[in-house]
Amino acid sequence: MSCKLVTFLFLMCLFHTSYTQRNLKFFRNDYHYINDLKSFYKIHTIAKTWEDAKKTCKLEGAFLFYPVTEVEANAVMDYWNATQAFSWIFIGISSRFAKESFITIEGKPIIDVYHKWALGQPNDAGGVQDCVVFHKGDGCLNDENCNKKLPFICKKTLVSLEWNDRCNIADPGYVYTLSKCYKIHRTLMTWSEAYAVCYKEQSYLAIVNNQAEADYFAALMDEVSIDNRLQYNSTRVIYLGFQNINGEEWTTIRDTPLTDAGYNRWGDRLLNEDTGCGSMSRDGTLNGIKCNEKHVFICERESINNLDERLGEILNS
Ligand SMILES: [Ca+2]
Repeated sequence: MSCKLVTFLFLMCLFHTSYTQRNLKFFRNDYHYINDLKSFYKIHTIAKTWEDAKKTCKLEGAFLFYPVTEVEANAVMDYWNATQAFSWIFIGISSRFAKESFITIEGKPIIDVYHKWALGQPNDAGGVQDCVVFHKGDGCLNDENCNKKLPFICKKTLVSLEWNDRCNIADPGYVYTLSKCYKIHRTLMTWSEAYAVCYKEQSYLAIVNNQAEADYFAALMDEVSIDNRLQYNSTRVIYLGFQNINGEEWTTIRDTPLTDAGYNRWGDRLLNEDTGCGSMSRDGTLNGIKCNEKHVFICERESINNLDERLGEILNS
């Protein structure tokens, strides 16, 4: 391919991502767009409690699906039938604030949306059924125990899609700097939870590769501690994407020995036992800390790879 053509396609790609993202109808590569509904859907096959299902969708930048209309109920059932064997899913409707007061996750009364109950439902069997499930056979609803684990669907409407041009992601929280994109998460989490949050954002727990990056992370930590004074101890370190959980060797989450990652400035807490999760202090030193401590953390993504993928999609469309 000639250099000029590559440049042209690159510029075209930038144009597309900047101005016509909604026309491209792209949210994330794990979501399926249904044109008639002007929305994106992802079927989650790993069963979760209602609350965890709701959280998972939120972390993906979406919300726990419930059918608004019969048309949507039928179209989603068609997609579900074509791809999955299971018959029941949790939907984003519950009576968790008061018995019989069924509302959507945004607080709308169920009467304003699709509400085709199965015969004799809701019955609050055993007094513990506050979450609503949807059956793909007849499209009927039933009330169920919220702690039961079921598959679920996340939904994102096209109209709510906001594209972050610089980071090529539908998440305004990512900031482009030092040729990469970063997002600091202010909710305190364990190392494993932090890892999972970044994964759900199609990013990864940040890895420090040079001094400039370490300085930037320290600056981000300063910002967090200002609006989080009460949790000072939890914000004076951030979790990073390196670990030594097996007590063998410190490696990044991409399996590179930390000594080869480009930044390896250790603090003095390195050799404690039971401290296999990677962190950085505000002075830029790295430490191994206990994995179940809760801290703020940074997710990182390479915007250029993403751009290549998008370029591929445009060429193929
Ligand atoms: Ca029931």
